[in-house]
Amino acid sequence: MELSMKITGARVIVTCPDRNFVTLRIETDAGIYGLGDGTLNGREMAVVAYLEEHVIPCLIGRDPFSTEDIWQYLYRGAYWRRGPVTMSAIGAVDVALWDIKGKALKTPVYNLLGGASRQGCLVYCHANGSDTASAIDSVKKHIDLGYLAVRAQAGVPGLSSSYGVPKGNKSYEPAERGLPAESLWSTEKYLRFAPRMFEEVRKAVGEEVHLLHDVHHRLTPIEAARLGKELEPYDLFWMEDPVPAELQEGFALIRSHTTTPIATGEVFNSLHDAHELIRNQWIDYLRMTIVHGGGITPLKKAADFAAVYHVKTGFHGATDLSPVTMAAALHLGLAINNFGIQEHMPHTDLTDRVFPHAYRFHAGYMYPGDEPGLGVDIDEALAGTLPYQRAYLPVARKLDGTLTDW
Ligand code: EZ4
Ligand code: CO
Repeated sequence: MELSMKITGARVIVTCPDRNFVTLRIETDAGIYGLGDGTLNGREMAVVAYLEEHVIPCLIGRDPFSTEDIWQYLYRGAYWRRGPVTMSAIGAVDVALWDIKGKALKTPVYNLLGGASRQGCLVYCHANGSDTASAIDSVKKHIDLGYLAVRAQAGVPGLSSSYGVPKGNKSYEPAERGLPAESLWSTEKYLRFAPRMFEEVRKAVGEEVHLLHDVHHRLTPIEAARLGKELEPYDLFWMEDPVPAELQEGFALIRSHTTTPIATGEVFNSLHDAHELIRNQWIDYLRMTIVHGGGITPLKKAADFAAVYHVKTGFHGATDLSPVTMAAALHLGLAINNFGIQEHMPHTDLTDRVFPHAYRFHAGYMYPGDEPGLGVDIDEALAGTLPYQRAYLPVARKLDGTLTDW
């Protein structure tokens, strides 16, 4: 078999099937192409410019099998390192190259990463409600759909909007058209409410289902320590992003007070954002994503490093990660030994039509499928009818107007 290929071209496709996605399509002289996701929620066009102006010209003529060398070329070779825009662009290239590699070798990508280590990837879904009772209904509905793990979020009494809870009955989608929406935050109200809510949820759904919760970077370490401690009786699978994580040593304080497992890292773009968290065993689950973390190549290394310290993966999987990233996460998750859980926030039907894919959900697990490569395609004709629409994530303010972490 002739395996010598060259990259002949690459294009960025921006489309908005209910929300914006940035997709990189890399072409080769063998007629094989690969897809990568470069979506950075609310900052999409920065990645487009980075790819078109700075990355694509460097790819032409290279061997698409050289995933390690091309990754190093784009990372070390840029001199300017890290950051979500850079790493999403590199991630798009890396994932597209793994897709090409799998297609050329006629095997699913998980076989190139060590082969299947399990039958499927345990996933968790999002349940929410404007109050505890409707959040409980939502958790029950998701259990009925077959989910074995459910994230529960509810409206905090006294606050007009809460993270993870939609206004009206549409499914939750944080980015909105127009300028950034502003929401209000009160740590006092939240800390009074969250343990009571989980007491009721656990009572209503029994002890079998895994319950998760996303604090979404809102607390200080000592506040998070208190929350983790108060949630212990309700046996959470994890407490996510209890604090903004730039200060890695802050987790030492949380850790010394509570045995509630901790997940963090959806905004990280490098293992260097997490290496103190991991080597000190301050977290249990690393949430870095394939796209924002720079691709499959660095995430495989991050997972292997984490394994040494008993840290498992819990890759971010919200709707702003495109089906290409979902597939990449499932291939990697199937292959590594220290897979923990995968977030699954289903895309809209329109998104699924733009990105036909082989992965599927069944009875609490997701399966990447056995198509060569990643098993995701793009319907460019349909994508072309759905132009980019500027959208932003919200910002949050405390009750006195101080800007705080959303
Ligand atoms: O706010 O993906 O766990 N999931 C999350 C998401 C993030 C969005 C940001 O783009 O925290 O809802
Ligand atoms: Co989160």
